[in-house]
Amino acid sequence: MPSTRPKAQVDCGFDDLRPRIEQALEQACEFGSGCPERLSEAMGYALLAPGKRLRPALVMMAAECCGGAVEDAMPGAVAVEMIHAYSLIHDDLPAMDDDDLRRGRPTVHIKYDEATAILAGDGLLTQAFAHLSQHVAGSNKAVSAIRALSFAAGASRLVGGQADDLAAEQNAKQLEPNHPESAGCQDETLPRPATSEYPRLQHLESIHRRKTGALFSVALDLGAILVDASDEQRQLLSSYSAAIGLAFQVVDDLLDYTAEATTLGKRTGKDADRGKLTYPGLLGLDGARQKAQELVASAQRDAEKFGDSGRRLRLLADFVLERSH
Ligand code: GRG
Repeated sequence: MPSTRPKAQVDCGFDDLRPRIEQALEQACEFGSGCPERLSEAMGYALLAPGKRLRPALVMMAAECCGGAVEDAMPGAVAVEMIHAYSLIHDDLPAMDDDDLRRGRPTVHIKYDEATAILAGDGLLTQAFAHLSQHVAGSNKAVSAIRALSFAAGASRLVGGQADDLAAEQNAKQLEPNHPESAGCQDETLPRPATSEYPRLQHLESIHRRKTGALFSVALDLGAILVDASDEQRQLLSSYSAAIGLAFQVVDDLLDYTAEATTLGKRTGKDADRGKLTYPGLLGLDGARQKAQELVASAQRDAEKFGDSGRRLRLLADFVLERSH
């Protein structure tokens, strides 16, 4: 739950995997002789920026809990982080969330320029699939991995969720033209839900299952695909990921209200400023905290079914609830 505990006390379950992920990401920053230096630099700037590496870690954890070798899952880990990095670059653009800070650094369009940022995103998006095609052993497996990742990143999942999120923000602006310009972390200052006919909570959930959840789900599925997991194992991972992906988003919304920008590495309070549809806005801070706890408890139950090999998944579920950044 956004807590005041120092980061070091929360075991995310994959600190030992992180150096291997970083090394693989660095090695993947070779974009070919035709790639202009400035573009290559911008792609590397985004991909290697200090992120939590949750999605690549999930790929490797899934491989491990399905009885496979984490190294076999590395191409999936790199590919999913490339998609994530592209989505962050584009999300930060002036036409979308218009952010100047990401992962504690200037966003790509601030550090370089807008056109370079768009192209760096395009380059990483495409490179993710090239990477899978080059590094997954066995063409059937490579095609399965590419199919899963392209679906998750596509118009009905990540891109569609982002589009609906932007539309919801537009609607909120139209419905509440006099919405307060800023809000703090007091319950009474949270945005008032606008009057509307559609079930707002379900709509919010649908957005986040696509915008945030799709990459969490496909990360786990890629790990399973790359080590030939059974249908039963994939089913269990799918249930775990549905819960953990949504919990991550609920906590993200909470952090936007409660965390400091310096801790989070990006600007805070933006959701409230924009009158965005958020969990604290709809459920209140306590309701949102309870929702996150219930989702994480559900993910824990799924992870327990993997026995000892699900240990990292259990630790990660706790981390999602406890994280401060
Ligand atoms: C542009 C197609 C397109 C999609 C954008 C990434 C995204 C979708 C939106 C970012 C806005 C946002 C705050 C989403 C909430 C969840 C999320 C993706 C948070 C960032 O992920 P972290 O916290 O980031 O894992 P790091 O930097 O640690 O990798």
